[in-house]
Amino acid sequence: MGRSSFVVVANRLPVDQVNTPQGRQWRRSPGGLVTALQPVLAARRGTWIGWTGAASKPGEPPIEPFEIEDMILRAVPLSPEEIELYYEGFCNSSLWPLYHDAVETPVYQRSWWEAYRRVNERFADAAAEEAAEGGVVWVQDYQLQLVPAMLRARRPDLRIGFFLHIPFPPIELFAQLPRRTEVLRGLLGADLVGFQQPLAAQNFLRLTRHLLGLRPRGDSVEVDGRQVTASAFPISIDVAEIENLVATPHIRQRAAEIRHELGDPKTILLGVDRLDYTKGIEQRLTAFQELLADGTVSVPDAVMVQVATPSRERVEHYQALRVKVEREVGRINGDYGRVGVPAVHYLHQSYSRSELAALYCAADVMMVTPLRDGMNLVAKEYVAARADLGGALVLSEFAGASAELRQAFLVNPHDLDGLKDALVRAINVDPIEANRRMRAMRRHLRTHDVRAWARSFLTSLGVLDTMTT
Ligand code: GDG
Repeated sequence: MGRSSFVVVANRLPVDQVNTPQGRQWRRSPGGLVTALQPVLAARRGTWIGWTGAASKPGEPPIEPFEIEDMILRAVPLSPEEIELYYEGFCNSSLWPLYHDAVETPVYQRSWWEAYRRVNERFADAAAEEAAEGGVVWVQDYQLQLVPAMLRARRPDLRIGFFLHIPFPPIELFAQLPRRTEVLRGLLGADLVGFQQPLAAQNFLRLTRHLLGLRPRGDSVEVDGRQVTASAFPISIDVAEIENLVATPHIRQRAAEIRHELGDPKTILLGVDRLDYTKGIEQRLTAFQELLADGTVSVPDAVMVQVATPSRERVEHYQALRVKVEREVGRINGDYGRVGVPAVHYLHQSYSRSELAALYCAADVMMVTPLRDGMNLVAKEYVAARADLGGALVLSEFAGASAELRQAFLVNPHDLDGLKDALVRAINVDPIEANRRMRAMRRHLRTHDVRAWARSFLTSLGVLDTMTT
């Protein structure tokens, strides 16, 4: 029997590999999830099981479990073929688009499913080995939906939670998924299935009736004599970390420098996203282009900055998106830029947390326009960064965050005129009105940070009283 009374299972370990002259070392990666779970893991010598992000090589010795910030990390190896079939294939070419309203057409290939099942088995085996008798295992996200049932079959003594970070689709869409009942049964292995939104939990419960003939009642459903509960736990961010960061003179100075480097425009419009087709980057570029074309805004008074962090670069949909976005940026700059003053500053790069914080502080209008998004942490980070109560958030109704950040300028990103109108209102908002909106959103975030999220999930799982957070 394993050693840990609390085990987290996620596709990725919360570390990045850094190569130093002393050899390979691990550094904790930034991220809300690890911030929330580190204290829970550290208090109980908990284990985090996940993939390192690098392909394993044939004949390579396995990576021994190692410790970082009082968490034990256990690596699950993935071969180059598994990365292609499981991660790039089933996870990011089938499930990701399907769960995001099929905004790109999902692709299904039978060989991908086999790899998905095999990799999920490997994660379940690792969790079964690591978890102590009667322990708690918390499985994360769409890559590992089969793990709860696989783990329950191996270890019926465990308390198992699952949290889905992305949306969960309605019946009509989920019904497309080949192997849909296996996926549903996989999730039903958990005692508690958590979602970002109440609607997602309802979709899930309805599906258990529709596909499996079960009888959900309220927020739970009985399966094999066990109760499985499904409800919403909207995730959040480490508000204190961002507030501390923006309180440093260095960040404030860097924000002023950024404005200067951009030519001291009146209005800086900012987007920060992984370069992903769910994020609505194209829609916001089109809206900005039309505002320039009809003379509502002009360069150099207004400039747009788009950070598009490289993501899933070997997946076809992502390669096509990059081409489209870069063509559009080039077109806008060609038509409206001036020597030394492009209309759109496009940055296909990854930045440090502090540079992102400085960008948030510099941005007059933050554009978060996904076509569908489980939550969207960037919107919350922007609000947390604006301790000065300045700035305006334009936020898509299709981001989970819109259920909480009601004082944002809410938009339907498919409605181009509506989007343009929201941008104009945000650009011209009266500062007192902007402050009022920002203050209300900040008040909400203060009491709904990522630690509160973890506490709320673990309380519902019925295990928090036995844990320290
Ligand atoms: C999934 C769901 C849900 C971005 N660029 C850089 C960078 N980032 C950071 C942001 C933010 C995070 O990445 C992105 O989080 P999002 O929530 O916006 O989006 P996904 O990656 O799609 O996340 C989403 C989330 O899971 C959590 O449940 O909200 O709906 O899709 O924290 O700041 N960080 C750094 N450099 C960058 O260039 N350091």
